[in-house]
Amino acid sequence: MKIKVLTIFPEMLEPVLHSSILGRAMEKGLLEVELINIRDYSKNKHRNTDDYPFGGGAGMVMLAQPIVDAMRAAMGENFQGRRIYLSPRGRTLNQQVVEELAREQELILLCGHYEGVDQRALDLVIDEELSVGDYVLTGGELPALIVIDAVSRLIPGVLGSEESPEDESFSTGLLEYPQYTRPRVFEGMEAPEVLLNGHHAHIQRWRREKSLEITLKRRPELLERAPLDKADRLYLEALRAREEEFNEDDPL
Ligand code: 4FV
Repeated sequence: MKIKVLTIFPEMLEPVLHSSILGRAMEKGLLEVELINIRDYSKNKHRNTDDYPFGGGAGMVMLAQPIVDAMRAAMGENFQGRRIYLSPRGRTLNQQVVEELAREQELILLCGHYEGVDQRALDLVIDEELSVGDYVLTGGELPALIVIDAVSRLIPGVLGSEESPEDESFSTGLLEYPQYTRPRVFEGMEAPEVLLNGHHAHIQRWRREKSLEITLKRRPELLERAPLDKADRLYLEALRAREEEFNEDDPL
């Protein structure tokens, strides 16, 4: 997967891209990330990339020209991929969108700053706006790193053989089950016996039931879309019946 990032603060991304799993993926050639400094495409002597907004208002707006020229340079001759502007106005990122992006040959991510970007740059060189959530940040660099991290996890070979993106939260459509590791007893709290007895089918069932339980409790709306089999549905019915019984017994 090749990803290019247009930013005025490449130094914000460098350390993360050369650390841990992403750093190893880059070393192994599984992931290629190129940082492009928008300032290098500014046509004025102060390398300016922003100006005051027409119509007044607080803050500054990023100029169209440096962004458009940087994007065209990043695209090269026959760009095959998706050009994304990170912005609160965009479609909200979730695992399904991440899986969609991971299927692209190449991604070019534009990181905004200040009050945003001149709309003409977006109209000319952006395919889609994406948001990492309904809150406002100081820039698009952290959202870009989130996209890079989430997409890179899905590239075969990036996660070690002992890890797999398949049964993570949201990949199954459910929240992930609780995890335990050594010691067996920690501050008097014992890890669940079923995980220690090594019976694979029982462990799988326990994990699935825990995922259903946590999802029902914290994000019930996910259950409407998650692929559930008959055993899942029976277990959810039992959970709901138990909840109703508890509520009936609860005088408050
Ligand atoms: C954002 C988000 C975000 C808005 C103004 C950068 C900032 C500044 N990007 N998801 N939420 N961007 O807050 O993607 O330009």
